[in-house]
Amino acid sequence: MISENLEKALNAQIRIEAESSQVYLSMACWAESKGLEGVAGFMYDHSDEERVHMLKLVKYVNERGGTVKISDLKAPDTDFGSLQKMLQQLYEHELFVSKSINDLVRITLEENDYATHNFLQWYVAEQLEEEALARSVLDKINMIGDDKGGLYLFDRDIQQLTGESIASNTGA
Ligand code: OFO
Repeated sequence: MISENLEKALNAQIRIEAESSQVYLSMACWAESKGLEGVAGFMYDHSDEERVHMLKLVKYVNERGGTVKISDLKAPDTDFGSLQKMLQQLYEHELFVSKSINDLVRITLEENDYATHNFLQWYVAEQLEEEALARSVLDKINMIGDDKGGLYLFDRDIQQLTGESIASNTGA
């Protein structure tokens, strides 16, 4: 059994993962409306991944005899201003998720729940990859600036990028 406190914290994380999926879905739609097909594909994939993160937590809480609460979600922005701003927001959002996972891990230690602590290690590793990926696309777009040719190549190549490819390049 998980404690009430931990159940509450895991449910809060379920909501964060679901909201992340919605934010990235909205970013995908915005990019698609701007003709950035590659960026849109990248964000659609990212949105799907966040839903998988949410489901893993849902199944874990059920497995441990806890009660899952599927709550309403905050509506994401629909206009992201520019690709640079959107990717900055993506990076900041991943930092926020990492902080939230770290807070969860701290609670498992306070409660001596080593099973949940162990379960969350997957998220700790995943966040390392996702932060590195978001930082890498942000660095690239900042380098490109307003260069149209650069933007064309960026949009063409972004879909090849995954967390794993970044991790293997950085040795993470
Ligand atoms: Fe990218 O956040 Fe889930 O874990």
